[in-house]
Amino acid sequence: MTQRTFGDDFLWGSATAAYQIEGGATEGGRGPSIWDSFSHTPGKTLNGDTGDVASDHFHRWREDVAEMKKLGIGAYRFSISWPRVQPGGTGEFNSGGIAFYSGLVDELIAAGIEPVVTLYHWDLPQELEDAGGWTNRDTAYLFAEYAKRMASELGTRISLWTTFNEPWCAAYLGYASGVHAPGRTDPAAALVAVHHLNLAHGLAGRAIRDVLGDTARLSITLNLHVTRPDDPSSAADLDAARKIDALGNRAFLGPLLDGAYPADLLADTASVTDWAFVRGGDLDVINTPIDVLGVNYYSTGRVRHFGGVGVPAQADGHGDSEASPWVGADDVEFLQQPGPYTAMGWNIEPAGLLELLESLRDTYPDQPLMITENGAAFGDEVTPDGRVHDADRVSYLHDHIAAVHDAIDAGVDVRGYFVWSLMDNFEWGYGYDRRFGIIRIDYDTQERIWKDSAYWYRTLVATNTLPELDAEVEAAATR
Ligand code: IFM
Repeated sequence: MTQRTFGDDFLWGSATAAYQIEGGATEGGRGPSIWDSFSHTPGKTLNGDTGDVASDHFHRWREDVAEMKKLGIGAYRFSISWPRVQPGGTGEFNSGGIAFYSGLVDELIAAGIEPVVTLYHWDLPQELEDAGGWTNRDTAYLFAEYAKRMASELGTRISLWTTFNEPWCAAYLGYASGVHAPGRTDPAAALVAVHHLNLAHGLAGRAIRDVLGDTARLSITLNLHVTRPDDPSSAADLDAARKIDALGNRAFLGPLLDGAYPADLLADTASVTDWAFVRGGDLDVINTPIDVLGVNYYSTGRVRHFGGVGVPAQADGHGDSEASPWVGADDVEFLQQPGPYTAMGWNIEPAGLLELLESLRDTYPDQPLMITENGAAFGDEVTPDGRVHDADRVSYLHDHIAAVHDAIDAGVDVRGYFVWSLMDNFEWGYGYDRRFGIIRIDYDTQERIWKDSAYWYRTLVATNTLPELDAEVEAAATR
């Protein structure tokens, strides 16, 4: 079997997000976010779980950096909680909150780990939501002010500035299907949010470059959808897949990388909105060049044209809602993909990652890419030997990283890979029930326990070569 070795400058990392791991929700001057309000609303999360304590990273961050150092990773992708550094999202900044992230960044650098920052991973200050949230254009300008301040505080210590994580989720799950904070179910609002998130990205990117100059490296992370027609010979099914591609992918890639919203997206959603909220000059701002496009990948989708009566089956992968996240696509039905599946019910298909990367190469050949999230939730258990033998996760990671290597062989410019996630954490609407970490969190004691996948990842990082699955892992993975 050929060995899969990566280039010397390929970056191996792991990723987390503030609300999912920090806890300390009312400590150190942090203000409330929309996820505090949402998770504290009865019925919104599984078992009523909240991020109040989470993985207690707010208190254990030094210990967590030490774990990363033992893993040997070259980079750590984390997000800054906007309400921790600016409690109301406007006006006064909180020096304690800024000091927390500054300390984390110093600790990472001292451990030889590059800090990769995400400025927004869904925890909008609640005060801003009260003023309209992402449907209010002002939020985009306030976000740029916050970005500017973080650029001057953290400066050149940050190796990559990511404005947003998965604006698709923030807009469509937050404002259309309502399974994420702020829990609104208003299709038109979701499209306004799409645009204001895009605008905020461009404004923030320019603000960061104003402070740090052109050497500041910019990115945004998208959860791009690989969606195939059920019957590739059916024009109606092909059109269904096109619609999902427009809403899920090109609503972001278009303005970000081409400087325009796709004409078919505007036509598909014409009954929902006239897009009059897009103002002159916005697209130029959004089209500010980025150094790296972050790609999050987990699974694939399959759709067909829905001509029936009632509501078609919809997929958002993040919870059930009467309202669809797929605005203006009432004639599109999602079909169950063949397994195997992860504990999220997402199908496991590494070939989809290769397909996605190759299609990005074909459309944007000069755009460097980074896998900023990839990983899987499984029903992990601690066995009597005190270990977590997560063969299914090792297998998942192996096969997806192999796909990344295949993509590089096929000429795709992939610069790095970040496993989701460093540790078990608050999985949004699913609370603590779904575990994505390569390090297990015992939520009673907050003990960190390395799963087999962490040991396996450490070997990968140390050798820069994909370790093959051993027989035991292989057998378990096929069960
Ligand atoms: O946990 C999330 C993360 O916050 C964003 N990307 C997908 C992950 C798994 O659902």
